[in-house]
Amino acid sequence: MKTCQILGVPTQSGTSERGCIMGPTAFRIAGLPEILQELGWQVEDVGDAVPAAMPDVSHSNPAVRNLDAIIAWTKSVGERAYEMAKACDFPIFLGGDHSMSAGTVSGVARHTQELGQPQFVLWLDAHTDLHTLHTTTSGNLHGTPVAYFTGQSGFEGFPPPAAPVDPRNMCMMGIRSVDQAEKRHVAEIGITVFDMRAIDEQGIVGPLNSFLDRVRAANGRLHVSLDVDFLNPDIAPAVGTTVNGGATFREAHLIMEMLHDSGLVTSLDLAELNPFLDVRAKTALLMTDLAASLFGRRVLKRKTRTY
Ligand code: HAR
Ligand code: MN
Ligand code: MN
Ligand code: MN
Repeated sequence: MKTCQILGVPTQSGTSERGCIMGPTAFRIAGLPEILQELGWQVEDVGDAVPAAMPDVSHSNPAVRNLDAIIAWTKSVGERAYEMAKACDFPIFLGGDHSMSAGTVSGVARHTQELGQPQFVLWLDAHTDLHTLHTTTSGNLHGTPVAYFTGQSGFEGFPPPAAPVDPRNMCMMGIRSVDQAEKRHVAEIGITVFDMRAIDEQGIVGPLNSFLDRVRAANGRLHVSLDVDFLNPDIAPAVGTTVNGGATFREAHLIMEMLHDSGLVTSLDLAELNPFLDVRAKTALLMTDLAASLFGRRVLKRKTRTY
């Protein structure tokens, strides 16, 4: 039986809105571990990560918030993620704000490097999260994990990622809110971006398959990072940074179903769930159902892929 470990990462220091600390609990109450068991996985909930000791740090950019806490979380989550990737077939990380992914992605990528395979990342988000400590103007460090784990400079005080992800092995979908500094950066470093206009024009299937074909051809391992704000706010209100014009219910499920069928996904973040902002748990339940689709839940049995 395929094994999966689940780690809660209750970060909220990366945002200015409180509540993401309750994210892991909401996913557990929504029944995520039991659902994955029913889908045939051997599931072990390994509890919640705790931050390492907080370093005494400051930064030249006065906007930066909670730098000490984010460094402490990145250290401990990076270690936990690396150990989980070694210990099981599929680590799942329940956030927590998206600063969690500085640790989760750098940790799993370290294991992937040891296996001699390339690490790929699919980033499902309204935002590119590509700021550095120097370019952020909000100071909210959930806007920075992609720059960190792809090894960009500008992360003084952080442990350097052991195996930086090649930006050319990254694909972003759902993007619709990008700051000026991020726009320059994303073009420079070669991330493939399917923004919402590209999805409007081309749909999900073509763009996603073109990326999955690349992962397969390179014998890569694929980490998926799903931010709640990838989804349209009417179906997923429980996030501090809603942006109109997001993915629909079916677009999101189709991505998850195609990812399952590809057999390429080896780790997952469920990020930015803020249960304090939810409406009768609908966002927690939708994110849980999306994870179920990624782990093989189907409307009907299918023998072959039909796209
Ligand atoms: N780019 C904006 C900033 O840096 C918003 C970042 C919001 N990030 C998240 N995660 N919610 O994607 O402040
Ligand atoms: Mn492994
Ligand atoms: Mn994000
Ligand atoms: Mn976002």
